[in-house]
Amino acid sequence: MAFAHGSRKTDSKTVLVTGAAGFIGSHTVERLLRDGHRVVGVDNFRTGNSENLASARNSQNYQFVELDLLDQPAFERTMRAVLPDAVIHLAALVSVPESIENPAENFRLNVLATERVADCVRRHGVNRLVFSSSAAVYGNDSRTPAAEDVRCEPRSPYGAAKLACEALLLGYARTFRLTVRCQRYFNVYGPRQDPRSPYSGVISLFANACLAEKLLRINGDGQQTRDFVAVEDVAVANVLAATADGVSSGIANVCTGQATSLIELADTFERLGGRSLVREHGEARAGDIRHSVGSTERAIRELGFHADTSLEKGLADLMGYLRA
Ligand code: UD2
Repeated sequence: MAFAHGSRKTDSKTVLVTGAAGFIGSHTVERLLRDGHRVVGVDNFRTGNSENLASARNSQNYQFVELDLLDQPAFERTMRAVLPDAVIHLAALVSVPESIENPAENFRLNVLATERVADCVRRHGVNRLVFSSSAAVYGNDSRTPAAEDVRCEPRSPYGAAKLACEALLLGYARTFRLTVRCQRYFNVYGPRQDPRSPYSGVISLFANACLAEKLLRINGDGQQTRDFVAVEDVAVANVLAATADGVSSGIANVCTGQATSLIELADTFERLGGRSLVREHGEARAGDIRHSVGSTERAIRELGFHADTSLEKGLADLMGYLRA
């Protein structure tokens, strides 16, 4: 597997991205390419969508391999052929409710597959591994904003799997010559988040309800808060974690540090659309976390990452994308 002659920039890196066709994966691939890196994307299209990579395919610095990470020989072959400088591991079962319905599948796709990736990375002497962790590791701790060193008590198989992987990968980092960055994503939103899934995020559901002039369904009183971070900013955090110089192993939140209640979210959609929206309050969702907001300090200190997109701008961009 070779890139077109002349595509190498002195400071550019080769990065292998798992889950490349997914929501966060495809934005991460685009950002890497924009910054002059070479990218090999892999995906099995379980939930990813090949259309998400339409613009990446125009780049001579981009290659794609369709494979399942649990198909060990296939992943092994790809890793041996590419020998990347870094791996960004985003492929996962991404839904908390699905992990509760099917914990064994959650274990297979979130824990087992991650171990396979880490083992392959280690054996091929890849220097850096970036792991997609989640705010779900924190559980229902009432202390906010959540800092990375609080006690984690995940409330779902999904959160438990992410926490287990963090421990495993950081243990590998201490044992082998490997830098591991665990990225605890908060509520990520933006273009390409699929609103048709029963597990869709509230922003993609509200955005589509706005466009279809349907009512906004609010679970409970709407005073619960979330830290909504734009996917473009998450992509920047991933690129920094994979390619920035002088980065050492560790865990950092990928968030804005801003708490937004669902009522405030609905108000923002109203302002953007210039008209009032019908809201319907239902029962609070079982297992819902009341408040979730992250501390930004460590990501700033360790990665130089700061989420620049305001919620207002991020939502306006999303509405523009959906209208187009
Ligand atoms: C997010 C992540 C999840 C995990 C978790 C960790 C998303 C999509 N999910 O779950 O992967 O990392 O955080 O804590 O980012 N709601 C409504 N109306 C709707 C849909 C949702 O009121 O139509 C509420 C919902 O009850 C919750 C809030 O909106 O209070 C956010 O829900 P979500 O599903 O977007 O995300 P969350 O925080 O449960």
